[in-house]
Amino acid sequence: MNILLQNSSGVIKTPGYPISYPYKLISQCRWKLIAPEGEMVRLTFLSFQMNIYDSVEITDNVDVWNPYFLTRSGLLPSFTVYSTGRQLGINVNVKVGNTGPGFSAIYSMVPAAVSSGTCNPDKNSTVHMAGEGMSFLTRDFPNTSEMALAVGTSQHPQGSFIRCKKTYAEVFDVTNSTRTFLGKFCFNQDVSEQVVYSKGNNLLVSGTFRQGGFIATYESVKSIPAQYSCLSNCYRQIQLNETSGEFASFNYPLLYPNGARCSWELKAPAGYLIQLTFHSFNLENSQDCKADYVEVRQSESYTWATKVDRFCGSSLPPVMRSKYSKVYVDFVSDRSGGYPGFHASYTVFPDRK
Ligand SMILES: [Ca+2]
Repeated sequence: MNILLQNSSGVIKTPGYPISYPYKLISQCRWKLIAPEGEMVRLTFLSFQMNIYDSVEITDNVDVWNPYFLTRSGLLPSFTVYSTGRQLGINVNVKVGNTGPGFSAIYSMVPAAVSSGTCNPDKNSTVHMAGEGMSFLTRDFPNTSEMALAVGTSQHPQGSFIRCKKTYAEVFDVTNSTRTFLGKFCFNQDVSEQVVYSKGNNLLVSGTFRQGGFIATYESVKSIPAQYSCLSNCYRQIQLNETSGEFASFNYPLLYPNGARCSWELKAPAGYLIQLTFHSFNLENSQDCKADYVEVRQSESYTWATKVDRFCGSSLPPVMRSKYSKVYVDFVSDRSGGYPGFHASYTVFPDRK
């Protein structure tokens, strides 16, 4: 069943969302989004709760469904993809018996980003990109590419490598012709999205791709998250072992995505305890804080947490002084409604008992 979408914007939901998707129906669904001349497709998954064995496959050519541009499974925080051209197709590959709440997404047709120049490794050439955002990839990705250089610059970019194969790319911030190295990204990570933020309004991606390559998306954003905010879905805890520090929710002070989870372990040196202070707090409010929340536990270990305080809404939680040397903070968001989140700091103080 092909669902052709050519309106300037709209909503896409899996059948049965948010209860569960029926196998027979969803395996037949193919959404084809086609932008008019001079425009491209922006697709934002607001909620993504698929079974881990089922995958959502996205192609940038609705006439050729393989190879896929991107595949995603499981529970993920909200994310955005752009087309590389005028098309974006969505197909769900499901195994019998599996189900999940599904996904809900919004799409819109946006002015095409400007892209000029052709990568030519021998001439050390650069592809320039400017506009609200676009996806770009090394030639022939995910097939092995013989191209040796893919370079992009754009304005106000937030870039994310969404799929990589046998490769790494170096990313630089470029301000007044000065390059600042921001890091090496990709390696061989196909699953976790790696996001990099520019300091100014130009980002340069450079690498040699004799084997493998990558697909990445950049998006122009008005401001960037604080360095101390949680920047990716953390399935392991962020360890904070200094005598003081600060931390904040996913993407703070920008709105946190749906389906996000960040966990921190604050650990004081022997003979010290922890004082935790929230400086700003604005989460979705709900009865018993069942939607989005921050949980604070204090104990010698996570599983033996003796006291659990749960907070949501916009009231600032009180300053807390722990009775133990460790404090655990969890931040969780549900599948709808974005808010700025929280910013907190901690400091240690001597245990005088
Ligand atoms: Ca929420």
